Amino acid sequence: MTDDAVTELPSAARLDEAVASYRERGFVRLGRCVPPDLLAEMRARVDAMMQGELRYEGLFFQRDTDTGRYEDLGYGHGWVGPTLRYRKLEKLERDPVFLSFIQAPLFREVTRRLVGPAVTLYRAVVFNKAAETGGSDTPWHQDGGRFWGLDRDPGLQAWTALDDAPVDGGCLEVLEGSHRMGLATPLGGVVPARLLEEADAEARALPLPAEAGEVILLHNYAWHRTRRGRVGHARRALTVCYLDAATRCLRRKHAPRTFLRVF
Ligand SMILES: O=C(O)CCC(=O)C(=O)O
Repeated sequence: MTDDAVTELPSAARLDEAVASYRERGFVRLGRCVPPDLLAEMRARVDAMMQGELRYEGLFFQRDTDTGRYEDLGYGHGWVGPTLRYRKLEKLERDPVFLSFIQAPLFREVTRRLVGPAVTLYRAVVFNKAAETGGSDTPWHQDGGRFWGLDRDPGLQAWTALDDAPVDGGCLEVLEGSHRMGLATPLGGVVPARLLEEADAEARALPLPAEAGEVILLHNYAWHRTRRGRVGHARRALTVCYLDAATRCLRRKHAPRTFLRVF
């Protein structure tokens, strides 16, 4: 794979426009940026990792629930055998194809504008909604707060559809402008039901259906969720969170994390 694997690098003017829209709305759609052969390669690698055919030290797995309910998810079990029914795979940067994608010129240009000149990686995760079951719901949440254990808020997430993610098939949904309200709780993560009601989130949810290869930039504070996918259609999506390279890990129980420098 070469540096121009993400082929559609928008013009500087288009990127500036996208950045302004992201700041205003908390998200922006960059359109289809990933060529089909690269998408196919990434999907095949994700499946091979789940099946245990492609292994990397330290890869993180979370098996999905059998009920489709977020509340029923198990934690700390890791890889539990070959199945396509994992919900989450993390540390995708260990795979050279994913690492090259994370470091594509498109993301260099975006992070230069939104994060700064020196950039590290907080996480590169695939969220999977398995074809066999449609996967599970991920409730309204924010990606920041004490839960993330950082000395400053994370910078930016780039969400890439590896499969089509239609309205009734697990697309990203956002509450436009919610990033401007800051953190819903100091801990971050799932937004409490009372605040969802106050914000009328159900009625204001904005679905962002995406075709495979589309990239959406998402502010970490933007309230967002995904619902179950369609049975018979896998819905895999890659989400990459970039940090200002000055960001430090605050955790005390274990040795503080260090973050991979990507730009
Ligand atoms: O794609 C998904 O199912 C969830 C994505 C998400 O919540 C995230 O990127 O933070």
